[in-house]
Amino acid sequence: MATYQVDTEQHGELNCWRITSDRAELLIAQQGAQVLSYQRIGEPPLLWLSDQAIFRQGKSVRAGVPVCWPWFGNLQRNPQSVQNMFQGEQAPAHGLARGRDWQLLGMEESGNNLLIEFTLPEAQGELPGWPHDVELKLRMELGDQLQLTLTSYNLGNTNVTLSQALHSYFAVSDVRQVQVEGVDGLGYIETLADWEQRQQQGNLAFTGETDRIYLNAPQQLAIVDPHWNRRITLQASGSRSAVIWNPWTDRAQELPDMADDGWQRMLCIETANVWDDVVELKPGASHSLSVTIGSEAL
Ligand code: TA6
Repeated sequence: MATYQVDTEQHGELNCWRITSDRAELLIAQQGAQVLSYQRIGEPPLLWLSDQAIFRQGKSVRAGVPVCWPWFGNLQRNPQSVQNMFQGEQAPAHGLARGRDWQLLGMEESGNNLLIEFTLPEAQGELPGWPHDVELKLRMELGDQLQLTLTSYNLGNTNVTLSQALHSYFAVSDVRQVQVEGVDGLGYIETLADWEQRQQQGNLAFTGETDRIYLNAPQQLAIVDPHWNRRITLQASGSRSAVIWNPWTDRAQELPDMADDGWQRMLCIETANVWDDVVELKPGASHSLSVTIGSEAL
């Protein structure tokens, strides 16, 4: 029977919890209900935490799993129905949830697993420029794997349309040596070439800056990492789109919270609802977006 030790820690300006068991270690920030790192004992980390991460209020940490909500990326690139939800002036990239304090609802052991639940109370009508009434919860289940489930429940009396992502930063030995399985044959939007639509041939390998939205993505994707003799597995639900991002050399140099060579050790695969896969919630409706992160030896 696994037992979990929970310690509170301060990282810069952020309140965090470190959870340790004989199987894994998880670090979570209250801001954004953001998983900052996840490591299974005896393995390299599964989720990447930037060496130069900045732990500041209002700023998402370059690490783990930022929650992008109620829109993904640049709001102007979203369908009009998502743009119409926002009535503010400046729309921050990746929405409003990742830089705000969430509330911890509870942690409890269930069998061998630990369940952790957060909510963002401001999503019920108090987000700046976003006057809608949604109960937003992030549930984490830590066991042999880590499962994250983001649930949006429309409590208001008008439709709500949103895009979102669990913007996971995976740790890899060297991004130039890994491949993503599960994308062969998929259509994708190449955001670096004027958002042109293209088709993937074979596994995805990395030879330069990459920022793509894969459409009709399967529920299972994997990162094969021969140097670390490991396959990272992602099992999604409630999602038909996946964003794959690596900034490579020049973009990494522009990011103040990433070492110049930090791009070599990370790879984002973001379990998402974007592009033609946005979520429309009628009054009283809910949607759950989930990813389960695990690994296996090659
Ligand atoms: O998901 C890919 C992406 O939207 C990229 O375009 C890149 O900018 C990245 O997310 C990180 O965004 P951030 O706002 O966290 O720097």
